[in-house]
Amino acid sequence: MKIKGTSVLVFVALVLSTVIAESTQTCRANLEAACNGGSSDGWDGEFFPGISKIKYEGPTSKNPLSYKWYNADEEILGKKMKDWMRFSVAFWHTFRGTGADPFGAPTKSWPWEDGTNSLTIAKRRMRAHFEFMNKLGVDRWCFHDRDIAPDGKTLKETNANLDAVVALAKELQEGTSIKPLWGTAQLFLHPRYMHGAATSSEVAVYAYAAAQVKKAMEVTQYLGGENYLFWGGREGYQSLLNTDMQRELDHMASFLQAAVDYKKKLGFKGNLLLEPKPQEPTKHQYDWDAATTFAFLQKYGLSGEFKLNIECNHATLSGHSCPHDLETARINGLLGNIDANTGDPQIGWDTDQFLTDIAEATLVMLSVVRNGGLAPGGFNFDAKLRRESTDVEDLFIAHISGMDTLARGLRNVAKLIEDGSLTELVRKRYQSFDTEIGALIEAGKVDFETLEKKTMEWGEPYVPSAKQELAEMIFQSAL
Ligand code: XLS
Ligand code: NI
Ligand code: NI
Repeated sequence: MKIKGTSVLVFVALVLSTVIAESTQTCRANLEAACNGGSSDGWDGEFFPGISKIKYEGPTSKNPLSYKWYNADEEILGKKMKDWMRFSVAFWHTFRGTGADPFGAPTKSWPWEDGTNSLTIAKRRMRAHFEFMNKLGVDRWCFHDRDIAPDGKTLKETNANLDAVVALAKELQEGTSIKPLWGTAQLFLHPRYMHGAATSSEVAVYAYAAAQVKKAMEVTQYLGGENYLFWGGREGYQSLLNTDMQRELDHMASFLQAAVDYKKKLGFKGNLLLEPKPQEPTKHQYDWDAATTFAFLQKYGLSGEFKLNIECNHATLSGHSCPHDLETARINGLLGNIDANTGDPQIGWDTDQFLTDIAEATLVMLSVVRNGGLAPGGFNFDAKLRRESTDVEDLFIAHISGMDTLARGLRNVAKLIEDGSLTELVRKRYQSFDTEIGALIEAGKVDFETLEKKTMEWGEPYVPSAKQELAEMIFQSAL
């Protein structure tokens, strides 16, 4: 459905809503949850009328509005696909993404919007979001406080706006299995955060950010959120000449410690997550990558309290691959969640595209399977439509495609595991450490003197092939 001209549509919507309000409730039985909010926001009936519940139709289906690889209840490697994936819709991209870029005005004109950031539209948008999730068959969502509700003139007013939308979300969640995968506070859009939030040079900004996080943690818990996330929006610097890096990092640690304390006071059971990113918007973000973030957590005695949310596009921005950062997080017991997206090989910023590369998805799923899954984390689609994609159905197609790609990755991992030859190749590669002196080294029991003696005895070592091409060949055959 192509939408042209918001004003015409808003007018049509208003007329329609009056007519419908006077007649019968048009919500369909299977979408009751999406209708619970009533019509106080001036929109009755469905938001995505031509689209019904997305079903699994298998790989031969040509229907773009069907799953070809993601079959929620199918068991793979001992778990249902939906339990491996735990997919989540990112409210900000899907419902607040406008298509604007630094050179161009918004391109989307979704029929439920009226161009304002009012509380009424915030509620209507939330109802559209729930219909979207119900139709997609995804039961988790992620949000920033300011995506879902508008700023007021004071923090008190802003909190009241948030409460109003959260109350509606809670109502819409009732009777469904929908809940937030995580919530977070948006600490980067408002000009007060121009120097950062927890790392701002201004103590009043630090305090404001804390108040905002406190409230965001409360509403996340109220909605049954499974995790709470910190992405250091502007926690970084533009120039070292005017920056006291040590003080800023100390402040960030104090802030996060206070969040840990508040989590305990609340009795919030979910994980606290940190999301590394190397730059953008600042020149250098403190949570550069998984390894840097791990070092920060260790230095400040916070490592038992946080897990990481690895975003694929951030990993590549930091000069790694996504699987590299996933493995770095995993082997340190920190893999908590994945912001599923991808960048563009030719573009050097966070393009937040839906992942469609099957080989990449297979490597991602390999880490997830080795991790035993992600719960209580999951896959959050921190991804947006291209500026040029402007049909409402594109929102569905994008998510279906992202979900199918990762589902396909999981199926490929099952093939690789069943085949066993890649695992065997790696096992063989390190087998000299399995017995005798190698095993003692791994147990930390061998000194340099012993190794010198051994070397005299062994002479020049035999160094076998790494078999990279064979590994690639095995990997390819599973795709
Ligand atoms: C931005 C981040 C952001 C976080 C949530 O690059 O990915 O979207 O995931 O604040
Ligand atoms: Ni993200
Ligand atoms: Ni990002």
